[in-house]
Amino acid sequence: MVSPFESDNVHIPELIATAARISRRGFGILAADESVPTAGKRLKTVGVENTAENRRAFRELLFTAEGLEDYISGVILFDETMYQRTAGGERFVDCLSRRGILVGTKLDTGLRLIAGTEGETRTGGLDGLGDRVCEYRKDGATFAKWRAVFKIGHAGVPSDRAIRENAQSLARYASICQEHGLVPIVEPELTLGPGDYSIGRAAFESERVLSHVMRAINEAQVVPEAMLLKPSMVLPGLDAPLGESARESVATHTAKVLKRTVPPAVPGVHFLSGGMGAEEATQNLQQLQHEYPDAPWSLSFSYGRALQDAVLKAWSGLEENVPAAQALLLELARVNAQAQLGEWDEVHPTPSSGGLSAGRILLPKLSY
Ligand code: 5MM
Repeated sequence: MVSPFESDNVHIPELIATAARISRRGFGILAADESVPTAGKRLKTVGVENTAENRRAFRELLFTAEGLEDYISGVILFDETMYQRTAGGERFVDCLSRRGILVGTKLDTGLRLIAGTEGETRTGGLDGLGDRVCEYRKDGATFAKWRAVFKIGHAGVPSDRAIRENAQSLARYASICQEHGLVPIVEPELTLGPGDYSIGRAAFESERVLSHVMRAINEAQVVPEAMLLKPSMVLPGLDAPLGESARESVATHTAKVLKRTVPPAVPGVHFLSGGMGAEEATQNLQQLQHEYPDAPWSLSFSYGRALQDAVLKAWSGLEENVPAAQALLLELARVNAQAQLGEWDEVHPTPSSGGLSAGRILLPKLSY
C-alpha cells in the first residue's frame, strides 16, 4: 500500500536512486553551504575579508581538489555558490557534476526567534519554496538541505512548542522537495553548547526531537526511501565532566537513539560535525560502525567544519597555499570515508595520497 502522494509522484524512483547514490558505502557529504555571515565568521579566523571573491576562491579550492570524487558523493552549496564559477569560467555545479559529485543546495533562509521562548528558534524559508525547488533542480541540484536548531537548556528546553514547530516545517520542506524533484536532507541539529548536561540527558532530548520529526515526516507522507537524515551525534554539554565523553559512550548513545527513532527505510544518516574537532568527528564515526555494524542505514558524514576548518587555515587566503590546502582536504575526506566503512586505521594509517607525510595525519584535537 502506498500513499496517494507516493503513487502520484513521478519523481520518486529518481529520488530513491539519488538518495541511495549519495549514501553509498565509503562516501559522505561535504557541507559547504555557509550563508554569507557564517562564511564571514570562518574567513575572519584566518584574517581574510568576507567578499564574494574570497568566498568564491575558497570554494574553488574545495571543489576542484582532484580526487575529491573518490570520497565525496555530494556537496551542499549556498545560493550564491550555485551560481559562481571557477577562475577558468566553469560553473561550480558543472565542475562537481561532471566528476560524479551530486550538487545539493540549502533551502532554509536561517533562524528566527520563537517569541515567548528562552531564545529558541524556528527556521524560515517555506514561502515560495516549491518555485525555488523547481529553479534549483533546473540549475543542476539533485538534493537539498534544511536545518532546524534545538538547544538543550534546563528541564523543558527544547520546549514542546519549538520541537513541534520545527518538526512540522522540516516535514513540510521535505514534502515540497519530493513533490518537485529534490531529495530532502532533513537536519534537526541539537547544538553542542555550554552546560553540564550529561550524555544521558542529550540522548533523551535527541530521542524526543527525532521521534517528533519522524512522526511529522510520516504524517506529511514523505517517502522515507527518498530522503536523508542529518542529525547531531549524541554529545554531553561542553561543561560536563570529561569522563562521560568517551567515544564508546557517544557511539552507544547515538546508535540507541537512532534505533529507537529512524525507520530502516531511510537510506542514509549523515551526521553533522557540530563543533566536534576533526579527529573527534572521524573517531566517533568510526566507532559508530563498530557499535552498530548491521545498521540498516549508511552511517556517514555531512561535515562542514570538520572537513573545512583545517583546510581554511592551511589556505589563509594565499594562492601559493592552495595545493597544500587541497591535499589536506583530500586527506580529511579520505579518513572520513574510511571511517564510514569502519576501516580507518588510526594507529597505522595508509600513506597519504595527497602529498602529506606518510605518517598519521595531525587532525585538530578533540574539542571536549
Ligand atoms: C556549513 O554550515 C551550514 C550553514 O550554516 P548557516 O546557515 O549558519 O550559515 C550548516 O547548516 C551546516 O551544513 C551544518 O550545521 C553542518 O555543519 P557542521 O560544521 O556542524 O558539520
